[in-house]
Amino acid sequence: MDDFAAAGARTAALFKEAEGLFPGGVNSPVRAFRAVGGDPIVVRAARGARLSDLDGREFLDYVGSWGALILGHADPEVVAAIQQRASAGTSYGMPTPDEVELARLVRAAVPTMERMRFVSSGTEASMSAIRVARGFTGRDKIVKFAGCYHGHADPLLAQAGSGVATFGLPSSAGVPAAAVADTLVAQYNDLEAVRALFAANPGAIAAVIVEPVAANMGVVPPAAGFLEGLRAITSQEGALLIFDEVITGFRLGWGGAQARYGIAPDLTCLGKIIGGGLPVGAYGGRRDVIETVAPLGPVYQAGTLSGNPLAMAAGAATLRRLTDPSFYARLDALTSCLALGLTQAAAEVGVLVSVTRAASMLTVFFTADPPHDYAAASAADATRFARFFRTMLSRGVLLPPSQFEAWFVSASHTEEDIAHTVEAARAAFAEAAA
Ligand code: KE4
Repeated sequence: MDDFAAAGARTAALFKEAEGLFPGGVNSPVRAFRAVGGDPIVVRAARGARLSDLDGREFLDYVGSWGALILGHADPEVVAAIQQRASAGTSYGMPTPDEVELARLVRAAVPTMERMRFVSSGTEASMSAIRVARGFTGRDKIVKFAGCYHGHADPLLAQAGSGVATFGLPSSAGVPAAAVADTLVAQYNDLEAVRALFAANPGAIAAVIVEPVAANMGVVPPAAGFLEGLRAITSQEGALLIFDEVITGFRLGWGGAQARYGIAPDLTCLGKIIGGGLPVGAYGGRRDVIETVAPLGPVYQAGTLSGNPLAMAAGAATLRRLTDPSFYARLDALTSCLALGLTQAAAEVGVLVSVTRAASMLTVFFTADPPHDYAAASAADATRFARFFRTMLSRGVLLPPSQFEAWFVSASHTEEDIAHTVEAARAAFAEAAA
């Protein structure tokens, strides 16, 4: 037997060792496959739209490092940029031309980010944006939306999405009540609820933070007028509007959600794609707001690896490929084809699903109607999704292991990959329906 194919035992042994090192054997909860059952895969390598595990099995990948790899795995230009940069050193803790290059590209795409700062994760970006909003306004309260996820900083772990939703946690143990006492939660797409929170807390709300297209309760687009309403309310009330575009930034198009919907937030958070697969985040926005950050102003935020040259090089190599207008047109067409194929496949076998999509990300909800908020999304049949997930995996298609995540199509996916995925889904829907 081929040594690589015989690696099944090696995978099991390695994951067993991992369980003796990390909680659940993983370094981020959703990777443990707890919501879908079965053992997680252990990845040995990946290229393009495919990754291979220690078992020698190959999977068509719709996780894409949770949205970061819009070009696909091991893109030759991105790998070359990292290798070339690494040969000159990996981190200096000093300014570099690389961070300026990436910031130029980011600001060209997102002009509302008049000033910005790079950090090492989306969590850091959102945590810092909240602190800056509080420092700038002198107010303490923030508004977030149930089912939206902005990373795991204490103030933002109230009714969060992603892994918190996957495991049905109201928030998280270890977060003191005091840490979320100033976090107000509304239902996504409910402007009346936001107005009521401002009426009940006059002059006390520093900011509203929102995923402009929610993707951590599954993909839930904003209702018509929702984002415009948030912009109007926050402007009226002297609060800041923060767009968490860690997922939507450079995913929905070159300018992200704010360009697609024509809304100018006061602050924006980015991550994932701008690092090309290396650890990165960014927050930025109005010059007068960001210039309250040390060393210019009194709001403190810092990071040893902020602006890491390898991440900057990988991000710049990635963004330079996204400037071609045809890039997003092709990705959108592929994803539209996938969404239609999945909808038709489910209908053919009589399974009730709602496929929600925004550009090159989508979610298959096991529910009759497309959810408009977290309450509706969480009513989807997660058990049926788990069965569907396992059948797709057995047919070589890796989906995000949770009903509350987004599938991501990359530039490496082909029309044949989409056709294969739809074929596999036809069988998987039938089995999920059984
Ligand atoms: P990170 O700290 O994980 O880099 O980013 C946090 C974050 C912030 N904002 C949004 C809108 C996000 O989606 C995320 C992280 N996304 C999840 C997946 N939906 C990360 C996956 C994981 O936790 O393993």
